[in-house]
Amino acid sequence: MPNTPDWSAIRKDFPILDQDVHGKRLIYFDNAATSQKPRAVIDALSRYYERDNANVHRGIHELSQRATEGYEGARERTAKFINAPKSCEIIFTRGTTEGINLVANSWGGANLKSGDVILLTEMEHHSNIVPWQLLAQRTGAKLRYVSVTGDDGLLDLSQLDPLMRPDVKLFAFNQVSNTLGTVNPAKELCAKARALGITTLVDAAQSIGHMPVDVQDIGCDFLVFSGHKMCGPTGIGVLWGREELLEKMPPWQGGGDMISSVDFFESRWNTLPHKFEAGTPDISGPIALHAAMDYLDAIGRDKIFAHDQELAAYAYNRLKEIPHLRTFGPASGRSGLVSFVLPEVHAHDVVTLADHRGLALRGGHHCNQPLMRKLKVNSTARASFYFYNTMDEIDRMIEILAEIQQYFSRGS
Ligand code: 7TS
Repeated sequence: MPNTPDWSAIRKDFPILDQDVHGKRLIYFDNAATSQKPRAVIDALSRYYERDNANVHRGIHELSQRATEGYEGARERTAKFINAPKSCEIIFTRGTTEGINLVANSWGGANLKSGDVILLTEMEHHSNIVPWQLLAQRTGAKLRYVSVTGDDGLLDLSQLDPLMRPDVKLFAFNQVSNTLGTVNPAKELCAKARALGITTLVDAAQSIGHMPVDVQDIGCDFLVFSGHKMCGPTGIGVLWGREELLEKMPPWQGGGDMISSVDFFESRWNTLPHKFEAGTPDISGPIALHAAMDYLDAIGRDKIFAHDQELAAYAYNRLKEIPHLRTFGPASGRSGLVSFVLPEVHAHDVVTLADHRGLALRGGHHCNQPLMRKLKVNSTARASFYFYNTMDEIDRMIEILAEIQQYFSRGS
């Protein structure tokens, strides 16, 4: 590939990776849970607290102006990052989960009534299921699901037309599954929904730091993501919504900053985006997220995606060398993660023994309990990659898994 990034030089930007765990070189394969942070992001956080810290939108003094410029500058940067038409459509949240809860409470409360249907998929994270269940309980709306085909982890698109009946008001789905590694055809799904007047929400938690994400190209109505999975800090996330929808939505939380005037018995709301940002926000979070966006774009998100896919395809093929190991998700075109089950070994045992060898995997239901039931497993082990991971680390994982399998087969 022309202009291939120097991945081993890039890896050196992540100080945390240069350490031993349990006396072994750390291999960090838990990036779907949270990514590591490059020096540029860590520096942006400490620079803010060392030089500029003050509250935003309320001070005339120099530090408050700097903090406000940093905070609002991050909003403009975020709009560019996802190609949002306007920066007032960017609402800062605590993360993906809070973004979905905001839409469920505000848009959902105002637009759904008894008998309406919220369409989800069987591969959603709990954070894209439970807020809709709560909304359904409050409004009498119902949930409906697009099936997953099986271990190959694709959405059964043949069901879409029959499922998108006129009672469907919202279709919410992830762009990339955190357990299966499936990349869903977000643009195609949104086009179908849009043609039927169905509002769409895209959960971009697993895609945002791994591929170019363009809300206008996808054609969704809402898109949510978390900063911490894309080299940013924890505690900051983004909800993007179309201006005309956000304008009509009532506030979700009340407090300072979200009002234009307050009287003892009634108040008027501030303009977008402030209507949805009650109270003192996380200020350092957006500023560090800005640094993360600059960092990712300097590498190139298309290059990150290609590299992720290479790592995942290599890992998937090497995992297949282990006898009887069961993998989940598509054989090709997957994003940078692989879930698997070693026969007769509980995922938590795999993860614990891997940890003793310096390898950080994740084991469990990955906040996908309904999907686990569908796949008839309690849990899986998951290796999730990012651009700083290497093929050598994957080779070492395969050696470790072979050792673990041998350890358990000796005992039986
Ligand atoms: N949606 C998807 C697809 C996710 O993978 C996650 C987190 C969330 C939503 C929630 O994000 P949050 O930042 O608000 O918590 N996924 C995972 C995971 O796979 N392991 O740990 C967290």
